[in-house]
Amino acid sequence: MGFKAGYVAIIGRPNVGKSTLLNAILGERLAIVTPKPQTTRHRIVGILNEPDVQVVFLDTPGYHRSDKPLNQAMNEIVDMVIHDADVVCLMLDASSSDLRIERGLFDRIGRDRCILVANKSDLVDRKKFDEIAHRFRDDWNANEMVFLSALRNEGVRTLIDAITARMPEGEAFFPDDIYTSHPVRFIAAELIREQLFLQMHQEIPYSTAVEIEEFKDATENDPITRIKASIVVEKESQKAMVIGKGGTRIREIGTRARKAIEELVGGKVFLDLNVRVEKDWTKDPDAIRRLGYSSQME
Ligand SMILES: Nc1nc2c(ncn2[C@@H]2O[C@H](COP(=O)(O)OP(=O)(O)OP(=O)(O)O)[C@@H](O)[C@H]2O)c(=O)[nH]1
Ligand SMILES: [Mg+2]
Repeated sequence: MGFKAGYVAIIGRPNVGKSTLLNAILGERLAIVTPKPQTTRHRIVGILNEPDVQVVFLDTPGYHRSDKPLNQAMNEIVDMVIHDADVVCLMLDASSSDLRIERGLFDRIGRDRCILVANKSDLVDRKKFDEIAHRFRDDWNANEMVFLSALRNEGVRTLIDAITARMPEGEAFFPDDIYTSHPVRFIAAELIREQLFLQMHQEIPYSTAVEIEEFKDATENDPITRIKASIVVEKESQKAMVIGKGGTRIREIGTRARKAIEELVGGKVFLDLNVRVEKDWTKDPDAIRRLGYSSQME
Protein backbone atom coordinates (compact mmCIF):
# COMPACT_ATOMS: atom_id res chain seq x y z
CA MET A 1 0.00 0.00 0.00
CA GLY A 2 1.20 3.50 -0.83
CA PHE A 3 1.66 6.58 1.28
CA LYS A 4 -1.40 7.98 3.06
CA ALA A 5 -2.29 11.54 3.97
CA GLY A 6 -5.38 13.36 5.17
CA TYR A 7 -7.00 16.08 7.23
CA VAL A 8 -8.47 15.50 10.67
CA ALA A 9 -10.63 18.05 12.48
CA ILE A 10 -10.68 18.23 16.26
CA ILE A 11 -13.93 19.84 17.30
CA GLY A 12 -16.06 20.11 20.42
CA ARG A 13 -17.38 22.44 23.06
CA PRO A 14 -15.05 24.96 24.73
CA ASN A 15 -12.67 23.58 27.36
CA VAL A 16 -13.07 19.85 26.61
CA GLY A 17 -9.33 19.50 25.93
CA LYS A 18 -8.94 19.82 22.15
CA SER A 19 -5.72 21.81 22.25
CA THR A 20 -4.29 19.59 24.98
CA LEU A 21 -4.94 16.62 22.68
CA LEU A 22 -3.27 18.28 19.69
CA ASN A 23 -0.16 18.97 21.78
CA ALA A 24 -0.16 15.40 23.14
CA ILE A 25 -0.39 13.98 19.61
CA LEU A 26 2.49 16.13 18.36
CA GLY A 27 4.61 16.05 21.51
CA GLU A 28 4.99 19.82 21.09
CA ARG A 29 3.51 22.80 22.85
CA LEU A 30 1.87 24.23 19.73
CA ALA A 31 -1.67 25.17 20.75
CA ILE A 32 -2.19 27.31 23.82
CA VAL A 33 -4.05 25.68 26.71
CA THR A 34 -5.67 27.40 29.68
CA PRO A 35 -8.34 26.50 32.24
CA LYS A 36 -10.66 29.13 30.72
CA PRO A 37 -13.15 28.28 27.94
CA GLN A 38 -12.79 29.80 24.47
CA THR A 39 -9.02 29.91 24.58
CA THR A 40 -8.49 28.87 20.96
CA ARG A 41 -9.66 31.37 18.36
CA HIS A 42 -8.05 30.06 15.18
CA ARG A 43 -7.82 26.94 13.14
CA ILE A 44 -4.51 25.59 14.47
CA VAL A 45 -2.63 23.33 12.07
CA GLY A 46 -0.58 20.49 13.58
CA ILE A 47 1.20 17.99 11.35
CA LEU A 48 1.95 14.43 12.43
CA ASN A 49 4.59 12.75 10.29
CA GLU A 50 4.99 8.99 10.46
CA PRO A 51 6.89 6.71 8.07
CA ASP A 52 3.89 5.83 5.88
CA VAL A 53 1.35 8.52 6.72
CA GLN A 54 0.98 12.25 7.24
CA VAL A 55 -1.97 13.46 9.30
CA VAL A 56 -2.81 17.15 9.28
CA PHE A 57 -4.74 17.96 12.45
CA LEU A 58 -6.93 21.04 12.68
CA ASP A 59 -7.60 22.17 16.23
CA THR A 60 -10.56 24.56 16.37
CA PRO A 61 -12.26 27.07 18.67
CA GLY A 62 -14.79 25.58 21.08
CA TYR A 63 -18.23 25.39 19.51
CA HIS A 64 -20.87 27.32 21.44
CA ARG A 65 -24.04 29.30 20.88
CA SER A 66 -23.55 33.03 20.99
CA ASP A 67 -24.75 36.23 19.35
CA LYS A 68 -21.39 37.96 19.71
CA PRO A 69 -19.66 38.65 16.38
CA LEU A 70 -16.28 37.35 17.58
CA ASN A 71 -17.84 34.09 18.76
CA GLN A 72 -19.77 33.72 15.54
CA ALA A 73 -16.53 34.13 13.60
CA MET A 74 -15.06 31.34 15.74
CA ASN A 75 -18.04 29.07 15.04
CA GLU A 76 -17.65 29.72 11.32
CA ILE A 77 -14.10 28.39 11.53
CA VAL A 78 -15.50 25.17 13.04
CA ASP A 79 -18.13 24.86 10.29
CA MET A 80 -15.49 25.19 7.61
CA VAL A 81 -13.13 22.69 9.21
CA ILE A 82 -15.94 20.11 9.64
CA HIS A 83 -16.74 20.49 5.99
CA ASP A 84 -13.15 20.01 4.78
CA ALA A 85 -11.90 17.15 6.97
CA ASP A 86 -11.52 13.49 6.01
CA VAL A 87 -12.12 12.45 9.61
CA VAL A 88 -13.68 14.46 12.43
CA CYS A 89 -12.74 13.84 16.05
CA LEU A 90 -15.73 15.04 18.05
CA MET A 91 -14.33 15.55 21.52
CA LEU A 92 -16.34 15.72 24.69
CA ASP A 93 -15.74 15.80 28.40
CA ALA A 94 -16.48 12.28 29.68
CA SER A 95 -17.54 13.73 33.03
CA SER A 96 -20.35 15.87 31.62
CA SER A 97 -23.86 14.49 31.37
CA ASP A 98 -25.50 16.99 29.04
CA LEU A 99 -24.42 16.01 25.55
CA ARG A 100 -27.08 17.80 23.51
CA ILE A 101 -24.61 20.06 21.72
CA GLU A 102 -22.41 17.06 20.92
CA ARG A 103 -25.41 15.18 19.57
CA GLY A 104 -26.20 18.06 17.21
CA LEU A 105 -22.61 18.16 15.99
CA PHE A 106 -22.55 14.36 15.59
CA ASP A 107 -25.60 14.46 13.35
CA ARG A 108 -24.07 17.19 11.22
CA ILE A 109 -20.76 15.38 10.79
CA GLY A 110 -22.39 12.03 9.99
CA ARG A 111 -21.43 8.78 11.70
CA ASP A 112 -19.08 7.54 8.96
CA ARG A 113 -16.56 10.35 9.28
CA CYS A 114 -16.83 10.78 13.04
CA ILE A 115 -14.66 9.40 15.83
CA LEU A 116 -16.12 10.22 19.24
CA VAL A 117 -13.35 11.15 21.63
CA ALA A 118 -14.35 11.06 25.29
CA ASN A 119 -11.61 13.02 27.04
CA LYS A 120 -10.83 13.57 30.72
CA SER A 121 -11.40 9.87 31.37
CA ASP A 122 -9.16 10.36 34.40
CA LEU A 123 -12.15 12.13 36.00
CA VAL A 124 -14.72 9.34 35.59
CA ASP A 125 -15.28 5.96 37.20
CA ARG A 126 -16.02 2.69 35.47
CA LYS A 127 -19.79 3.10 35.85
CA LYS A 128 -19.87 6.47 34.09
CA PHE A 129 -17.54 5.13 31.44
CA ASP A 130 -19.87 2.20 30.67
CA GLU A 131 -22.88 4.49 30.66
CA ILE A 132 -21.38 6.79 28.02
CA ALA A 133 -20.07 3.91 25.91
CA HIS A 134 -23.54 2.34 25.96
CA ARG A 135 -25.19 5.62 24.98
CA PHE A 136 -22.84 6.20 22.03
CA ARG A 137 -23.24 2.69 20.74
CA ASP A 138 -26.95 2.13 21.22
CA ASP A 139 -28.55 5.59 21.13
CA TRP A 140 -26.22 7.36 18.76
CA ASN A 141 -25.30 4.36 16.65
CA ALA A 142 -21.74 5.64 16.67
CA ASN A 143 -19.17 4.00 14.48
CA GLU A 144 -16.10 4.49 16.60
CA MET A 145 -15.24 5.90 20.02
CA VAL A 146 -12.08 6.32 22.01
CA PHE A 147 -11.76 7.13 25.70
CA LEU A 148 -8.62 8.97 26.65
CA SER A 149 -6.92 11.44 28.91
CA ALA A 150 -5.10 14.03 26.84
CA LEU A 151 -3.69 15.56 30.00
CA ARG A 152 -2.11 12.29 31.14
CA ASN A 153 -1.32 11.18 27.59
CA GLU A 154 -3.31 7.98 28.09
CA GLY A 155 -5.12 6.46 25.13
CA VAL A 156 -3.67 8.97 22.67
CA ARG A 157 -1.80 6.35 20.66
CA THR A 158 -5.00 4.31 20.30
CA LEU A 159 -6.69 7.35 18.79
CA ILE A 160 -3.77 8.02 16.42
CA ASP A 161 -3.94 4.41 15.21
CA ALA A 162 -7.70 4.67 14.65
CA ILE A 163 -7.12 7.85 12.64
CA THR A 164 -4.23 6.64 10.51
CA ALA A 165 -6.24 3.53 9.60
CA ARG A 166 -8.83 5.85 8.04
CA MET A 167 -6.48 8.09 6.07
CA PRO A 168 -6.87 7.99 2.29
CA GLU A 169 -3.97 7.13 0.03
CA GLY A 170 -2.18 10.18 -1.26
CA GLU A 171 0.91 12.31 -1.16
CA ALA A 172 1.96 14.40 1.81
CA PHE A 173 0.56 17.93 1.95
CA PHE A 174 3.53 19.37 3.83
CA PRO A 175 7.26 18.68 4.14
CA ASP A 176 7.93 15.87 6.64
CA ASP A 177 10.19 17.89 8.96
CA ILE A 178 7.70 20.46 10.25
CA TYR A 179 4.94 20.05 12.84
CA THR A 180 2.97 23.14 11.91
CA SER A 181 2.44 25.48 9.00
CA HIS A 182 2.09 28.54 11.21
CA PRO A 183 4.96 31.01 11.21
CA VAL A 184 6.82 31.53 14.50
CA ARG A 185 5.38 35.03 14.82
CA PHE A 186 1.85 33.58 14.92
CA ILE A 187 2.75 31.16 17.72
CA ALA A 188 4.51 33.99 19.56
CA ALA A 189 1.30 36.06 19.45
CA GLU A 190 -0.61 33.05 20.80
CA LEU A 191 1.85 32.63 23.66
CA ILE A 192 1.25 36.26 24.65
CA ARG A 193 -2.49 35.69 24.47
CA GLU A 194 -2.07 32.60 26.64
CA GLN A 195 -0.68 34.81 29.40
CA LEU A 196 -3.67 37.14 29.09
CA PHE A 197 -5.94 34.14 29.64
CA LEU A 198 -3.88 32.87 32.55
CA GLN A 199 -3.32 36.17 34.32
CA MET A 200 -6.40 38.31 33.60
CA HIS A 201 -9.93 37.73 34.84
CA GLN A 202 -13.57 38.43 34.03
CA GLU A 203 -14.08 39.77 30.53
CA ILE A 204 -10.51 40.90 29.88
CA PRO A 205 -9.18 37.76 28.13
CA TYR A 206 -12.23 37.81 25.86
CA SER A 207 -11.72 41.48 25.00
CA THR A 208 -8.08 41.20 24.03
CA ALA A 209 -6.20 40.38 20.88
CA VAL A 210 -2.46 40.36 20.19
CA GLU A 211 -0.85 41.91 17.18
CA ILE A 212 2.81 41.40 16.29
CA GLU A 213 4.13 44.67 14.85
CA GLU A 214 7.74 43.70 14.31
CA PHE A 215 9.48 40.35 14.36
CA LYS A 216 13.21 40.23 13.73
CA ASP A 217 14.78 36.78 13.73
CA ALA A 218 18.10 36.29 15.47
CA THR A 219 21.10 36.63 13.17
CA GLU A 220 24.83 36.03 13.54
CA ASN A 221 25.37 39.71 14.33
CA ASP A 222 22.38 40.01 16.64
CA PRO A 223 21.64 36.67 18.35
CA ILE A 224 18.45 37.99 19.96
CA THR A 225 14.97 37.55 18.44
CA ARG A 226 13.38 41.00 18.68
CA ILE A 227 9.61 41.29 18.87
CA LYS A 228 7.36 44.31 19.14
CA ALA A 229 3.76 43.46 19.95
CA SER A 230 0.54 45.18 20.96
CA ILE A 231 -2.19 43.89 23.20
CA VAL A 232 -5.43 45.25 21.79
CA VAL A 233 -8.27 45.92 24.28
CA GLU A 234 -11.79 47.29 23.82
CA LYS A 235 -11.93 50.03 26.46
CA GLU A 236 -9.66 52.46 28.32
CA SER A 237 -10.56 50.82 31.64
CA GLN A 238 -9.28 47.48 30.31
CA LYS A 239 -6.03 49.09 29.23
CA ALA A 240 -5.42 50.25 32.79
CA MET A 241 -6.10 46.74 34.11
CA VAL A 242 -3.75 45.04 31.64
CA ILE A 243 -0.99 47.51 32.53
CA GLY A 244 -1.65 47.12 36.25
CA LYS A 245 -0.44 49.20 39.14
CA GLY A 246 2.88 50.75 38.25
CA GLY A 247 3.04 48.49 35.18
CA THR A 248 3.38 45.32 37.26
CA ARG A 249 0.80 43.27 35.35
CA ILE A 250 2.08 43.95 31.85
CA ARG A 251 5.62 43.23 33.05
CA GLU A 252 4.54 39.85 34.41
CA ILE A 253 2.66 39.05 31.18
CA GLY A 254 5.73 40.08 29.18
CA THR A 255 8.19 38.09 31.27
CA ARG A 256 6.22 34.86 31.13
CA ALA A 257 5.39 35.18 27.44
CA ARG A 258 9.04 35.96 26.67
CA LYS A 259 10.18 32.79 28.45
CA ALA A 260 7.68 30.71 26.49
CA ILE A 261 8.80 32.30 23.21
CA GLU A 262 12.44 31.68 24.14
CA GLU A 263 11.63 27.97 24.47
CA LEU A 264 9.93 28.06 21.10
CA VAL A 265 12.79 29.74 19.22
CA GLY A 266 15.55 28.15 21.31
CA GLY A 267 17.31 31.41 22.04
CA LYS A 268 17.12 34.78 23.70
CA VAL A 269 14.14 37.02 23.01
CA PHE A 270 13.56 40.72 23.53
CA LEU A 271 9.85 41.46 23.83
CA ASP A 272 8.52 45.00 23.65
CA LEU A 273 4.88 44.86 24.72
CA ASN A 274 2.35 47.74 24.49
CA VAL A 275 -1.38 48.07 25.09
CA ARG A 276 -3.67 49.76 22.59
CA VAL A 277 -7.41 50.50 22.70
CA GLU A 278 -9.56 49.69 19.68
CA LYS A 279 -13.02 50.57 20.83
CA ASP A 280 -15.44 47.59 20.72
CA TRP A 281 -13.28 45.61 18.31
CA THR A 282 -14.99 42.29 19.23
CA LYS A 283 -18.26 43.66 17.82
CA ASP A 284 -16.79 44.92 14.56
CA PRO A 285 -16.51 42.32 11.77
CA ASP A 286 -13.80 44.35 9.98
CA ALA A 287 -11.65 44.59 13.09
CA ILE A 288 -12.19 40.87 13.81
CA ARG A 289 -10.95 40.07 10.32
CA ARG A 290 -8.03 42.49 10.50
CA LEU A 291 -6.90 40.95 13.79
CA GLY A 292 -6.92 37.56 12.10
CA TYR A 293 -9.98 35.90 13.64
CA SER A 294 -12.05 34.82 10.69
CA SER A 295 -12.57 31.69 8.65
CA GLN A 296 -10.73 33.39 5.79
CA MET A 297 -7.43 33.49 7.63
CA GLU A 298 -4.72 30.90 7.11
N1 LIG B 1 -8.54 16.30 34.11
C1 LIG B 1 -8.26 16.54 32.83
N2 LIG B 1 -8.14 17.81 32.40
C2 LIG B 1 -7.85 18.02 31.10
C3 LIG B 1 -7.66 16.94 30.19
N3 LIG B 1 -7.39 17.47 28.98
C4 LIG B 1 -7.40 18.81 29.13
N4 LIG B 1 -7.68 19.16 30.40
C5 LIG B 1 -7.77 20.52 30.98
O1 LIG B 1 -8.91 21.18 30.45
C6 LIG B 1 -8.66 22.58 30.31
C7 LIG B 1 -8.97 23.02 28.90
O2 LIG B 1 -8.04 22.43 28.01
P1 LIG B 1 -7.85 22.95 26.52
O3 LIG B 1 -6.95 22.00 25.82
O4 LIG B 1 -7.47 24.40 26.51
O5 LIG B 1 -9.34 22.81 25.99
P2 LIG B 1 -9.92 23.26 24.56
O6 LIG B 1 -10.98 22.28 24.22
O7 LIG B 1 -8.84 23.44 23.59
O8 LIG B 1 -10.59 24.64 24.95
P3 LIG B 1 -11.00 25.88 23.95
O9 LIG B 1 -9.80 26.22 23.14
O10 LIG B 1 -11.37 26.94 24.90
O11 LIG B 1 -12.15 25.40 23.15
C8 LIG B 1 -7.21 22.80 30.71
O12 LIG B 1 -7.18 23.23 32.05
C9 LIG B 1 -6.60 21.40 30.56
O13 LIG B 1 -5.49 21.19 31.39
C10 LIG B 1 -7.76 15.60 30.69
O14 LIG B 1 -7.59 14.59 30.00
N5 LIG B 1 -8.07 15.46 32.03
MG1 LIG C 1 -8.25 25.09 22.51
